[in-house]
Amino acid sequence: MKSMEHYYQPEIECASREQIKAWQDERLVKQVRHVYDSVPYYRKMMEEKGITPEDIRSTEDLHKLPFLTKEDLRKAYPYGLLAKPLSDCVRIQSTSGTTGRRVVAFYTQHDVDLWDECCARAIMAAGGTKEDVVHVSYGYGLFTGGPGLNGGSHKVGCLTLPMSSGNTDRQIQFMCDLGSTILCCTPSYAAYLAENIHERGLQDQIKLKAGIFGAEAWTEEMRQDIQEKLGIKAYDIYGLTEISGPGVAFECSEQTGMHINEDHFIAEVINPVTGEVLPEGEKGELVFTSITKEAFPLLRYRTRDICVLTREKCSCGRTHVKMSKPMGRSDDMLIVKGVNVFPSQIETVLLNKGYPANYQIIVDRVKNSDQIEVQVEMTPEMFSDSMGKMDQRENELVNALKAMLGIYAKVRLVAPKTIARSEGKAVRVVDKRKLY
Ligand code: DLL
Repeated sequence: MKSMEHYYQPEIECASREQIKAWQDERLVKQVRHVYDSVPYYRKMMEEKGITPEDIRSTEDLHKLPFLTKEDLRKAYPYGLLAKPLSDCVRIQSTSGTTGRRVVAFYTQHDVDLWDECCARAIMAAGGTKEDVVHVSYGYGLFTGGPGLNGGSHKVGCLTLPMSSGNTDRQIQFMCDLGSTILCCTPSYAAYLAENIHERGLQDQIKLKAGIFGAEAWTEEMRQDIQEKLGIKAYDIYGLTEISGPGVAFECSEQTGMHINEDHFIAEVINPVTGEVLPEGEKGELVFTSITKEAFPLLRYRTRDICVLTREKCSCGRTHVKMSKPMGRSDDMLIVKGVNVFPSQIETVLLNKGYPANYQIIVDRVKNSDQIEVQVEMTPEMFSDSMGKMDQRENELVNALKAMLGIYAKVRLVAPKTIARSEGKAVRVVDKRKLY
């Protein structure tokens, strides 16, 4: 008999603002004491700022704490920020980081449980119940995607398919044979699966009703495309290895931003240049303080993700603050000819013009001048209908990109399936300037 445990927790997820603040105040004070007493790296940072745990009496004092950055994590690699003896830890996960040292995060059993609980909330918010078959195509292993959604699915009591990424034929076969109802993977892989399912004419054989997609930026246009192709409702999910993994925030039926699990994480938005805390509704860098984690409890961690927070009433009844879809990363933002360019802006233009979300942005520096080229795949229909129209199509995109970005970007239309697909996070940007 499956567990009847129910991970939609209205007493927590729909608690009053006063109640949420009371939890945060109490947990923050305890967490700061825990971190100060057990992590010399933090104690030193706090001492350098002239503060002690006694100075932190509520969330109003949060701003007194120093920020922690990825650079600190790299400096303290591997054990420098560990707040529990290794013998109390049961799990390690690591970032998919392509540059610099990897970031390694540690979990006690308590930490794994709370992470599973956050992912379980995300699955319930996407309509999941123990009747569902949850198809997890995020990578398993050091990446947090697979293990996180797997743990959440178990908690809800769903039948869990630990597919991991790759082997698209097998993914689709299992989906049809076992009647998967909820798909969890990156949005780019969901789009790829949708494309394959259509090409094989298997739409009628899949039973999917929802998808939980995250780990990379995706636009509303991409959501519409996936929803239409798969006949599902597509929900966003956000998280980062440093703060536990997926499930830090998740979308509800309203699909207008992701509720942050505020009983576990305090969110702030800051000006990325000055560090000033910004009022609700202003766009800036997201900063998290984890108030319930034991082994790797980061205080005021700068995510580099740019977003907006809102406490507007949500029709789902949840009261936890909502974050917008990240609008880019302060460190992913490209500066081309002095202009800030976010890959998501380019994606919006392409999808608006009916192109698939298969593109690559190549930035180079030729004779001291930045150049940006966008390689865009055509749909098979565009491709077969492109005789003599290529220049016209390319010019149209050049103009639309100029209107969005304010600079000229060269456009190269390529045949369908030319751009390499990713089974995990898509590689959208190749910045050759960094290679010199
Ligand atoms: O990507 C955790 C995750 C797994 C989230 C599965 C959702 C689903 P990292 O590999 O450490 O962890 O990468 C974290 O990915 O700082 C964001 O820049 C980006 N990211 C994560 N979710 C989203 C999202 C996982 N929904 C980094 N939208 C974060 C946009 C996202 N970007």
